[in-house]
Amino acid sequence: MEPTHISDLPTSVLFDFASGAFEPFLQYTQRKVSDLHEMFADQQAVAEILKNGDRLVYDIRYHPFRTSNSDMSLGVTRIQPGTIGGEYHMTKGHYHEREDQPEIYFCVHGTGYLLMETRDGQFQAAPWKPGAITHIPGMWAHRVVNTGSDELFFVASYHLAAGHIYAPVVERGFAQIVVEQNGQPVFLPNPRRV
Ligand code: M6P
Ligand code: ZN
Repeated sequence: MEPTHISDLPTSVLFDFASGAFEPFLQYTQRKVSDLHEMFADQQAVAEILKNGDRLVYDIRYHPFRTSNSDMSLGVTRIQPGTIGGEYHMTKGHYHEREDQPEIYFCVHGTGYLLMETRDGQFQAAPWKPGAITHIPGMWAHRVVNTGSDELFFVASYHLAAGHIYAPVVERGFAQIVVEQNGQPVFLPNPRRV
């Protein structure tokens, strides 16, 4: 696993539509409930899960394609189905360090929402199903929520220079949370902000 591999040759990886994995990848990250514990509104539900052991919420395979004068990162994220205190499994979500660095997200499998928010309070939730491709401008924080009963896979592409900023999302979350009510996703104002 060498994330700094540099090659000026064209490079292909092979994506498996059934598993959502691709090979080869240079970096693999798992995010479990313990890694995301601040993100969910119901802290008691988080504590209950952690008391009985941790569980995987999502994993990410990365291939940062680097040449001698460029970079383009590929990430594939697989979010497990499930809820925590009624709130659907979701990615941590982040802003980019550089607001001139956008990202493309491509939903390959599953259903859910891509939540996006700016620092000045604009909020959007793009309904997601396989085939949805969203361009996320560099100033919009982004988080994917899996509201289905199956895994949700999405492909991301961005420049490494974009950088990740997590602190505002850890501190305040997004404007709305997505919870299961009678088997359906419902948007509620983020209780941490009211
Ligand atoms: C996508 C990209 C990555 C990101 C990953 C998981 O693959 O946006 O940059 O790391 O999703 O999202 P997060 O970092 O918010 O947990
Ligand atoms: Zn991003």
